[in-house]
Amino acid sequence: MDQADINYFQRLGFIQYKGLLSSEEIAVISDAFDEGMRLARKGAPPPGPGERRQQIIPFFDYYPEVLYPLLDHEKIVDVFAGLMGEDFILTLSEGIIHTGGSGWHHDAYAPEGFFSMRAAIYLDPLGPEDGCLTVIPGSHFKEFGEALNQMRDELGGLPDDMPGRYPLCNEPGDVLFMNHKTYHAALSDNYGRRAIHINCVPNTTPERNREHFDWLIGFLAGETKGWGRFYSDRLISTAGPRRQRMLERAIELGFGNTGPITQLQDLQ
Ligand SMILES: O=C(O)CCC(=O)C(=O)O
Repeated sequence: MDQADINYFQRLGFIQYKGLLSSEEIAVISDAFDEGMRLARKGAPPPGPGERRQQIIPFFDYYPEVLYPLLDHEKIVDVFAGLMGEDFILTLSEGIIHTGGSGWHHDAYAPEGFFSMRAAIYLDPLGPEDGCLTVIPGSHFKEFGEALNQMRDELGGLPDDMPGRYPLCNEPGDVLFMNHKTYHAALSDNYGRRAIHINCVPNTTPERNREHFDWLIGFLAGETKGWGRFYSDRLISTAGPRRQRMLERAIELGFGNTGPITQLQDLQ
């Protein structure tokens, strides 16, 4: 990633890399995704159209051999590091089988000058009719985001045909990096979209910025409360130096390796 890409992300709130993963890599990841999600269902059938989506967090422990290496993949980690610095913090991985679309929303909302983000890997070809992710570029900026929040509250939701929406057509292998503040939606009831999310946040300290640090602590606490322990013993013990760096700050701050653990996480 070069400075032009960093500028693009900072100005628009997202950047999509076409073909970042090869078709061979995606074929293996796709099989691992299906198997991991099947294991996580513990014998239950996948949700049907219109039923609640299957969302597993943290997900990568359900197929570590294939999914952990995504956290070590140079092309993915280089982008995270380019946007947040080498000392960024991994929070949670997600596996999702969508059963329909998603309305317009943003995710975690850090204070001005700070942010959190995701990499999203959609495993299927998706155009606008199939519910490819659609973003509102620039909506991560405070005044624009606040205006959209106001509109959402007044109307009880933003209309599907929001002016300025930008559909991100997906081919397997594309990877989308998105600021959590950026408004996004999937505007189709298409069933069965498969997605992997990797969520991260930059590091900071009280000396650097007290407001950002307090938000970071609240964010890590909230994610732990909501989803449990971020990192299994296996995720930690198999980490090379670069992955270790992605884990160590959350652990140092009292998160990451604390909290209730999901049943499969620590199977070796
Ligand atoms: O439907 C999608 O692909 C987006 C899902 C999403 O944004 C979320 O889970 O926060």
